[in-house]
Amino acid sequence: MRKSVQLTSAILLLAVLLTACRSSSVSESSTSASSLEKTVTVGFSQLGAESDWRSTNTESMQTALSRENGYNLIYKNGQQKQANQVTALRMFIQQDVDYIVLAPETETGWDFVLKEAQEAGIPVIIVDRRVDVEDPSLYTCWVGSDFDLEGRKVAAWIHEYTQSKGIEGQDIHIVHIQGTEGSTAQIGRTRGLTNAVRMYGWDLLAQGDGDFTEVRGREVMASFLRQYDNINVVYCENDNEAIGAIAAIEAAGKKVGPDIANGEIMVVSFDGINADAMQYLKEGKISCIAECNPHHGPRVQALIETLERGETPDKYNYVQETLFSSVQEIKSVTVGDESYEVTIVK
Ligand code: GYE
Repeated sequence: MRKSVQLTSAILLLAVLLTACRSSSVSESSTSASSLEKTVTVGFSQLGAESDWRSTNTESMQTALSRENGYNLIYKNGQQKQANQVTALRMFIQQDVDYIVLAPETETGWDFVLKEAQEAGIPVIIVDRRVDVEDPSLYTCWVGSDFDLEGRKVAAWIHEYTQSKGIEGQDIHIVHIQGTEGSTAQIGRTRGLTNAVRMYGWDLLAQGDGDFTEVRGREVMASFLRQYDNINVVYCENDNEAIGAIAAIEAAGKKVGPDIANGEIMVVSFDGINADAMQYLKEGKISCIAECNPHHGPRVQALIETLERGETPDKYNYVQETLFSSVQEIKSVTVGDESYEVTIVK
């Protein structure tokens, strides 16, 4: 009798533990093995194809939400226009898809169409950037990066590196090439820089919209170089812009690198996906890159499968990211009370 009570309790405990494990929403190691009982139709509205980050993200989604994994994926490329994304969402609603996945271009302007999805009873998963809506119940959950933290880590790296070289805040003359205005990645990364400018007394010479593309990065940097001759730091909000900026700097006959005391122009950036940018990092042409992880496919898949099991995933799901640099001296950076290790790339 006693034994069977013990056995029952052990089975119960095991069941509780298993449920607890299963309800944890996005696992980093989530594999493509599907637990679906029927084919799930997903409408995915991607914002565009502006960068290497974006193409990798699209691929990740298409691979995870594949036929083999039990999905019927309807993919729509918004071509960098919110209006196209709204049209795609309306089409998904008409087709009565099981889920809508939205990678929004900018944060605002989603209330109406998300209300329509809600009224149609279609759960919406937001991926990468966020939406700024009055009523957060208009979407089920979100998965993406902590863009504020990314910005603060890069700013901390610039601060700690220049301090280690004895360079004063007022001698740091920065130009800032921003990402698409109003996107969460732009807002967070810009905030990281703006706070640092205020805190350390850096000289912020100019800001311009590079729209996360190489072409715009090059154009904006070329125009900054025509206007200012004392630029020594370029804060680019993604690697594609950084590649464009480096081309402009080199075309102007200047040298990129971290040695700003000796006339080099330091370039810092975000993503760490583009192979050319990683090569530039190794060569010291880009001094530091905050990793931004685009592999959200398996994470979205895990969220859908959690919902399919009738469980509730966490509303906000952040991805862990590192900071890359080939500069040996700075091994970690401090943001608030936290210390973050730098991944030294050789
Ligand atoms: O950093 C940039 C892309 O929203 C995180 O968008 C994304 C950003 C990424 O175009 O390269």
